[in-house]
Amino acid sequence: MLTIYSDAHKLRDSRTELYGGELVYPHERPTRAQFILDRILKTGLGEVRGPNEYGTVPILRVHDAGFVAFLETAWDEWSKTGYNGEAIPTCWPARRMALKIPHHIEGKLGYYALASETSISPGTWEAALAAVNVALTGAESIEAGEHAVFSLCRPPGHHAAMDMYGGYCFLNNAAISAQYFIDRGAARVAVLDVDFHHGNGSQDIFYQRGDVAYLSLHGDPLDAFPHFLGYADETGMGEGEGFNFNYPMKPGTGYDLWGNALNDALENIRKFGAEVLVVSLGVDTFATDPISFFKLKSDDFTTYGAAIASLGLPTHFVMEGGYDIDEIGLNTVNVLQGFENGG
Ligand code: 5XA
Ligand code: ZN
Repeated sequence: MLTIYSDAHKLRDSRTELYGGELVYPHERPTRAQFILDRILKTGLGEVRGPNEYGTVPILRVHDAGFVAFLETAWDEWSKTGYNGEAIPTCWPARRMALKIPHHIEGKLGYYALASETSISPGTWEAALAAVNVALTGAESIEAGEHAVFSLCRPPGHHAAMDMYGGYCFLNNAAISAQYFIDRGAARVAVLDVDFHHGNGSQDIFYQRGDVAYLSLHGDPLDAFPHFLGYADETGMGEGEGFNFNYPMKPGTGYDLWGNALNDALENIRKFGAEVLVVSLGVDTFATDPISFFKLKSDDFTTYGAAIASLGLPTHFVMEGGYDIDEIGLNTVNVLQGFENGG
């Protein structure tokens, strides 16, 4: 399987994540992508190719222009304030407050952030832009005839909404890829999100659309981030009614239940009549992931890669989360090999 990868992900190396009331070195760190790449090379999964450049036009198909401009300049604005640390939002437009975009960077951070764990640091914008280029190159390769491609995106994207960042995400690589397929003539695209966390950003972007279905298997938001979206009764709205499928699952969920949910999601993708599949591939469902609570084992990743292949669709795997770094390469490549051997 072809992999798209850029070293530019290393520019995203923030020093801080607000976690459990402490500022810690982030779970979402450069070694994640390094270990996945190492495993791809070690197993001989296939060619590894660098990305092309696409500019901001495809990004603006799913993200708000003001939000994109904010991300581009946030670090410069923050560093000019004279603060010593990284840019962390400290206040939000909470209930019954004004939804205005303030002039001061502190206010802008609160307006555009959906969570406070994700510090903005030097190089964040450049890395996020490079991750989009990786995803778009993957999508273009599928357009050009590849049956399946892995875009090794970092930072991840599925929490990034039209005008919000957080959950380690800035630009929604998978959503931009899905929109790219639509813009190139696909009538129906499915986004299957197998990351442990609900992809609130992807759901939000496509919630009212009938051309992109979103299906997510995730930790119940009653117990897991992002807490405020991802419930089973969120089924889409307007033209999107019936095309949003959430499968929230409880702490301790193993492959027996998770695999049943996947089979249901795959059946819904068949019924939807998707022409192309985008997989938001997070491996933080792994039993020893430090921030998650599912119990999948390394072999389960191979099994579900093969199950996804049974759809017979051109498939674009886009990297999302996964924080047991010692096993991230094995688990990620297991999905891709399972897909190749099962297809
Ligand atoms: O898929 N999303 C993640 O892995 C990040 C979750 C961040 C929780 N604070
Ligand atoms: Zn995740």
